[in-house]
Amino acid sequence: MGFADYCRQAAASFAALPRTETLRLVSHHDADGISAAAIMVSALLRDNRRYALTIVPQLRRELIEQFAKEQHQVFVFCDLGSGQIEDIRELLADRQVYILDHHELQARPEGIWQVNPHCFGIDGGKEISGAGVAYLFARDLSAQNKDLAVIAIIGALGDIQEDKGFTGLNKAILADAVATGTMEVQQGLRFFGAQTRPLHKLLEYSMDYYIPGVSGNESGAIQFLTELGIDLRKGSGWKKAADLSKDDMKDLVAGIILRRHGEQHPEDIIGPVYILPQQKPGSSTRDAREFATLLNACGRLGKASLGIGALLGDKHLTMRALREVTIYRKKIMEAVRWTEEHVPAIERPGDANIIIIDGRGVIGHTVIGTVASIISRSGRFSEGTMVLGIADQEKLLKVSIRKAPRNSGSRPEEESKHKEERNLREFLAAVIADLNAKAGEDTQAEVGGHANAAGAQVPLERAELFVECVKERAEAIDR
Ligand SMILES: [Mn+2]
Repeated sequence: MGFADYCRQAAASFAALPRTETLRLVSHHDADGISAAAIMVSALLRDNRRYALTIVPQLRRELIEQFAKEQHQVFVFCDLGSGQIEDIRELLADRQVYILDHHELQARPEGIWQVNPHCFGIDGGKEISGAGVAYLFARDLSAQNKDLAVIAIIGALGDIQEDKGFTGLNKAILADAVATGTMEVQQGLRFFGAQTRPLHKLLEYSMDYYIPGVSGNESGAIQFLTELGIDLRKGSGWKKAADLSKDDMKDLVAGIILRRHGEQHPEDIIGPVYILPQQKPGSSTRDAREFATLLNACGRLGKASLGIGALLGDKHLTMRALREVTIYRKKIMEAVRWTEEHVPAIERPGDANIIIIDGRGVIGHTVIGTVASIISRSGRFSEGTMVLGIADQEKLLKVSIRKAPRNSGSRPEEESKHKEERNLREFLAAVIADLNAKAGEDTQAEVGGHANAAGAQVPLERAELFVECVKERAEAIDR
């Protein structure tokens, strides 16, 4: 049986559940998990079903123990569950469980519907997101749900599954979104905020595509545009990328490529941009990538319901979500600035295969992952350099790890150094194994995530030992 057939069977089993049942939905708090939840909420409302939803940062055993005390008979886990399936099987043994996930597998126990592409040899890291799995499930419940494909694409963008286009199941889901008229794909500048930010601000904040002398430098950005002969103003306001004439856009692209001359793939700044045509031009919810960032912010701030409201088209909740994200962005910018000033390894490109951002007491656990992402994409490291961020979260050490991508501005001579594919989740799992060995006990540390973005939680009192293990592991890789 293939993935599609299995998903159809799971949906058929779900559809047969009595409507008197209140379904227990549990989803992840990132953009993908929030998108998955919105898809399921929409599908359940359309099907006249009752549900209770909880959005969680991670599915820890204690939480499953809490769920086990509830009266609910049917549980649906979105964008998580596969990594905790042993606990789920044990603690929710007498309940009906559906897992709609794309994370790596722990086990494949009987009696649980585990809709996960990895069960069928499909790469859940690249080819489909948690929202994508929820979408396929919802579409199997009713063809009417085909118009939710756009939400699955927002989720996939949130999980950074897009790389100049989509592959595999994501590609098919995008086709559904385009076919239903809820999404348009255009060629454009792939800078974050192209819809909403004034042009000079867009370039100043270009963290994804580092432009020397322009990124992080407002007057540098203004001077750069002036030198290109591009007028910054439009009437009484600022010009945005969308306002540029074809010729100005050409000049701008050529100018940026010239500035990024060491870059291996200078054309990377141009590529597909995913637009929600029904959203107002200039709004944060018109560009799907920006929408995903809005959702991530909501989730990390513990306001996932605002994100779900925005996805379901609630104007009031969208406004509130936007207000939250403004505060969140400020926090991130402050944390990035702090990191640039205080983490010395950043000044030595290509020198270390791991950069450690020790944000304990300074950077909030809600933003450390985003900060690690931004730093990893700042263009100052050779491909594959790992960026590990740590922050304290009550009695836990929150760990986030990312790696510098190919298009990060790595210089040609550094290109081959860290070429081998490094699975970050496996790396952290190995570190935790080392930690447990050194500590002489199971420290209860937990790992989750993917090859390209992973995280862990470690008891705070083990922080120093953990950092030591990270350094030893990282050094061992290069030998
Ligand atoms: Mn996901």
